[in-house]
Amino acid sequence: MRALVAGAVALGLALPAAALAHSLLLESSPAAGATVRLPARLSLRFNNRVEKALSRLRLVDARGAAQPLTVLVGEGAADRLDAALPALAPGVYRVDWQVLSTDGHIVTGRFSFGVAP
Ligand SMILES: [Cu+2]
Repeated sequence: MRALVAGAVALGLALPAAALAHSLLLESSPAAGATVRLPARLSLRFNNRVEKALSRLRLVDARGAAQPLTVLVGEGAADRLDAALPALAPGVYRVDWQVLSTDGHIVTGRFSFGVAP
């Protein structure tokens, strides 16, 4: 009985932690700091599922002008955020991302990449 209770308590503590996780950006394409040619798609991969419909991606050029970006909500694995990129002129761009983690926390971050001529 004692072991059973201890087991249930351990399970009760372990399950929410596994199911509800705080989002961390693991990698992106283009990668942070990379310079690429004609990128057609922006893709971010997180450590767990993110609520795509409640997540945001913003792309700004070196002068701070926002570039049109549409998050592809219905595409890709649950731990990814993908967006179609417009034709980008050569230069440096910054991605501002915001996701809703499954633990309810809003997580934000930013990184830059370059587009080669
Ligand atoms: Cu969290």
